[in-house]
Amino acid sequence: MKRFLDLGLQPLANSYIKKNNIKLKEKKFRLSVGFDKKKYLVSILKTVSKEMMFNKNYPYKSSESKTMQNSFKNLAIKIKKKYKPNLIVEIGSNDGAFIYNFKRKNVIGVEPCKNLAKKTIKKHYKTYPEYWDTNLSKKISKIGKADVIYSANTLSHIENLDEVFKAINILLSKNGILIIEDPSLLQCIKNNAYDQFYCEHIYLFSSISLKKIISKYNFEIFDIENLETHGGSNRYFIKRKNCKNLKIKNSVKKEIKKEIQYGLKNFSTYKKFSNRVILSKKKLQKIFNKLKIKKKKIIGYGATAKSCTILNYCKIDNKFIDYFYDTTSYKINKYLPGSKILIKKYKKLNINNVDFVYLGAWNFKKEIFNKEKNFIKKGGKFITHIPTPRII
Ligand code: DWN
Repeated sequence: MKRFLDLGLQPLANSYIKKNNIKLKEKKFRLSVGFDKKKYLVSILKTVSKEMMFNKNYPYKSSESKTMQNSFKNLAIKIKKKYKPNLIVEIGSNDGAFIYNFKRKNVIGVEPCKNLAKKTIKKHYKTYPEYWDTNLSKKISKIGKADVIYSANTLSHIENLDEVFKAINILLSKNGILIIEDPSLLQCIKNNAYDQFYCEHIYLFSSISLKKIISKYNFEIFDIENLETHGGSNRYFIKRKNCKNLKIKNSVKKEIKKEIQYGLKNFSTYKKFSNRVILSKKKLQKIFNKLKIKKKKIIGYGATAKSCTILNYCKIDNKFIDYFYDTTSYKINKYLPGSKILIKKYKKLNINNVDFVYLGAWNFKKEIFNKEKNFIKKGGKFITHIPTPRII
């Protein structure tokens, strides 16, 4: 694993601080990112234990965005129509945004964050509040094999990929389909979205890396969909190599070709990306400094885990951003890790109170711009770092 990017000392991205604890020293770890030439795999170099990140205080809820709800709903319709599964298992079912699209008898959730698992259990959706591993998959197998296993924005968060795919191998039926969805490395590099790197995102998959990883377990990708969610994700449809009734689609070849042509097999591509990240930091700092000199009022929108990387790496704190708006009840009245910026309950943006809005949730730009039409019409401006720092 060869390092190409150093994002400095970072706190845990989702560890929002309570007012009473604001003076306490935060745990920090060095966030650096490397490339494994053999597996073509990009990952962070120092990991944090899963228990520290995914526990009963996990704040993120997929249902907070209409975009994600719609994306899950559309996929569920497709799965029901195409694969007619008797049993679907979701690894990382979060607050149920995906599993609620199925009948209770057809779906099982796996969610180690107990506060989230509680929500789906309360609605009588069978949910295992446990980490995904072979023990759990053997336990679920006793109920029945899964015709579809789905996992969105979760497998990239689990360090031991060998255990992940061994467990999937146990539970997936003979002709079963595995669907994995995660941010695309290609889109991340193209968009200079270096905030996709933080403690929870242990890996950023490409199709060339995933192909290698799953081959060991006799799996192969047979279709890839490019999604707009989370700033550009890939949805990989995977089958057992010996399952002959599903043909490998052209989309797989096309994606692999795109990635190779862009240079995702070469270390030099990542080194260039790293140089762009340094420039991006300088540009963003310049924008904030200029606006502060002019005494502009800046707030943030969407206190994302991604923001943690940007704010701490670029040293943008509560001297620059007055507060963040967020819709997630758990985050309200807490402070962003490291930068210690207060998070307030979301209110529609008002041009009389705010001059500039830093887009923490840039991946929901469309949804947010649609919500804040009036603010924009009246001359309200946003600051973004994607793909390059600018005011829009
Ligand atoms: O992989 C992960 C992704 C899926 O979710 C996790 N490791 C952690 C989390 O990352 P994130 O916090 O960067 O995700 P989002 O989905 O970009 O977070 C959006 C945040 O913005 C949420 O806190 C909700 C908030 N929000 C808002 O306040 N108003 C979102 C929208 C769309 C809005 O209109």
